[in-house]
Amino acid sequence: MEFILVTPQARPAVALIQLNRPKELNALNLQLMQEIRDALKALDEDDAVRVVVITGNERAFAAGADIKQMAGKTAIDMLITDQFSTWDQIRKFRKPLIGAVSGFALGGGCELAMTCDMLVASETAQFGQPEIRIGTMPGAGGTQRLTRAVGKAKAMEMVLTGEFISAQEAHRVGLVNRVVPVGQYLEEAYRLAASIAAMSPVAARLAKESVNRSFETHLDEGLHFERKNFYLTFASEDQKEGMAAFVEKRKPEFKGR
Ligand code: CO8
Repeated sequence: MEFILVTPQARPAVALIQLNRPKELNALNLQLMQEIRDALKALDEDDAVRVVVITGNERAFAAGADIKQMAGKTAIDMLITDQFSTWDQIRKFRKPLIGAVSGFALGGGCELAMTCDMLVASETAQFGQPEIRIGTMPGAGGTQRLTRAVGKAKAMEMVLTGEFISAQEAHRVGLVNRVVPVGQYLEEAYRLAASIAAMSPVAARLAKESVNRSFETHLDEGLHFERKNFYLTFASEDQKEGMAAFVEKRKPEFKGR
């Protein structure tokens, strides 16, 4: 990997992906996105990994798609490159994915953050969809995920003016889960990851799938989908272990089976 660093056991059962193009503020070129996709695929298949944290550095999570790489492209170049198939594969990651965001999360960087299941932000984090300032618009889900996360009025304002919002405002409008001092954002993400890693990985996977389903379907179908996944947890050893441990007043030990 040239543009990311992957640590499969950064903490027990918790992997870390760190974007590593610091001079370019982690601008997302095509190769970097492919590396994230490949890393996630490998971590998805690794039974020792239960949760993944993705981060940048203190100054930037990612300042967007690589403008220098995109600038001269035609619409047909974009169509043929089909970079969003990479994003589609990233979106299919089945384990909990936590973004640890500090500094800039702009354009594609904000969109990458929004593909995470939860976000921990440092006090210096800034979120924005500034594509309008360079004559284009969000293309990796920004108009859709941001609107679902923060509502129409705020999403319109961010997408049409390109203005950034602070970590505190992102928290207030429901884009991020928690905001912590800059020295603590990664540790806080690990803490959140560890608490999820202690749960049944089978249940976590089915629950994530069910929550995500709520964005893609109507209530009746969503409830039906949830119910099927709920029933499916009863096929797992983890459900037997979890309920037995409750009855026996001990801590459960989940095996992911
Ligand atoms: N692409 C390429 N290079 C970048 C990018 C970027 N998005 N952002 C920063 N850089 C580079 C700068 O060119 C500079 O390089 P150099 O030192 O060689 O000149 C270096 O990073 C440091 O940046 P600055 O000197 O500009 O740092 P400042 O602190 O002065 O400013 C900003 C920081 C405000 C973040 C500023 O760099 C900026 O405005 N960056 C661009 C933000 C932006 O417009 N992002 C949206 C890009 S478009 C997009 O994301 C489309 C998404 C849809 C497709 C997704 C596919 C991945």
